[in-house]
Amino acid sequence: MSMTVRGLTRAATAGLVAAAALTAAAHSAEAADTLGSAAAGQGRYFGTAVAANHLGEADYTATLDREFSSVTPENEMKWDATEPSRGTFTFGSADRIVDHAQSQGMDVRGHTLVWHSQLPSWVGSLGASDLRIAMNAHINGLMGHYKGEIHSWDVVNEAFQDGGSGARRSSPFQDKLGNGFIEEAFRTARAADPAAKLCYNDYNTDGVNAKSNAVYDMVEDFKSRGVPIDCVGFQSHFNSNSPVPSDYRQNLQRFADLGVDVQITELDIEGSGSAQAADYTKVVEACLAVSRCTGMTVWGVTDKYSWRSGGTPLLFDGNYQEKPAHDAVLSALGGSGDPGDPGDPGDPGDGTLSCTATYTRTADWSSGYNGQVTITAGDEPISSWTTTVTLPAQQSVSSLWNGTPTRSGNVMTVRPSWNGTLAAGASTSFGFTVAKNGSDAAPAVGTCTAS
Ligand code: G2I
Repeated sequence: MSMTVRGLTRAATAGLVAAAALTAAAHSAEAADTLGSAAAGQGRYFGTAVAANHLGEADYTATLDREFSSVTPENEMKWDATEPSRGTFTFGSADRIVDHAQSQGMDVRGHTLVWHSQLPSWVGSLGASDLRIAMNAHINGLMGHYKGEIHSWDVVNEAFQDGGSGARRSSPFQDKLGNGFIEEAFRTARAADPAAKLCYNDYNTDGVNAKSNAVYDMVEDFKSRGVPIDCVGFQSHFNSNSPVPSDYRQNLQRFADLGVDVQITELDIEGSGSAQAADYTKVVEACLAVSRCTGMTVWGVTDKYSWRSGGTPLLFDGNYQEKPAHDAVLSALGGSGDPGDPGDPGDPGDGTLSCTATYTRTADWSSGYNGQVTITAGDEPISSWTTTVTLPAQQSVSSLWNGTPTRSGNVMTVRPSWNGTLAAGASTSFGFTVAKNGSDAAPAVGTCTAS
């Protein structure tokens, strides 16, 4: 979809948004066994970044819909996606995400209006007065389109430099319009959608440091002069070089004490296992300890689509299985897992991967038969399995399906083809056709090994 929009609002009405809010309330009344419902029990949202091109993937969407109460388009609302050439707005991908979120009663965070990155080249080539007009037109075009549908907007993103100086980052806006561009963007944004919370969002501002001090000074100045700002977003991208700061809670609190909400907006923590889980716990506990910390967003649903490829920084692994970090977050939010969901705190799974293999003959004729082996995961999810089928000496296998055989004499070792991943207690099976060659004896199925 492509259209020129100035002040054209989506068909969504106040009634539609009210209906979405009702659905969200209904979600929160359910047992707190998901991140969204547990967070709702604490008066917070729990969101994720979403990419429109994954919404067609059943497991992605099922996990999103089950666990999260807020979404942030990961790239689809950025300037290059929404106004690739001046005055021509393209909302197709962002609309898909917003429509999906509303159909599930989820809230939407808007990300982001004014940022130095993912900026189409035409913006950088404008002179100062034209750039000011274009910046305000962009804010009006986006916020007008989604008016009344976005709970919080990242109005300005990453305007401060890293490092010790606390200076503003060079960008077309900073370089041509000066410090005042941030204030102007917030004033334009307030007028464009008075219902949206207006946030300043940045990274490496999670602890008390020169950069967060500079943002703090700006927010303090805005509040003292009545510049409209409602919230500060702390991206919270952590890894071993940039760990969860020990003064994270204190930093959130000092901003809250300025009279703004704080939100954790792009949380991810590289790592795995209990160490990663403990770091996630610190973040959730810090937010819950600050009454104006209104919600948390993780920067993606599954490790396999994280921008930090290989960093496994999220709560669900590449097979959408809950990681220890997920269970730690759920527990820190006061939730509890489903019985029979062995990754969850308090449930019976002890981390030992296991499976069983059982054989049946499914068809029989004078010269041959079909056999089937059913593989069932134990009380933990597994991502692969191996078993053996030993045939009586005369017999031979002519074909095998839904498995990958390796033959050695009359022993076949069978591994998955497409069907390695099994949820706890779930089953799959492979089948094979055997030529009897005079022997009607049954094959022997060996032990199943899971990984
Ligand atoms: O870099 C992590 C985040 C830091 N804070 C602002 C966020 O907006 C930012 O998100 C990331 C997205 O997660 C990435 O998906 O922003 C990146 C760009 O700055 C996004 O990466 C881009 C790739 O660089 C492009 O090549 C690609 O076409 O994603 C695009 C869409 O898949």
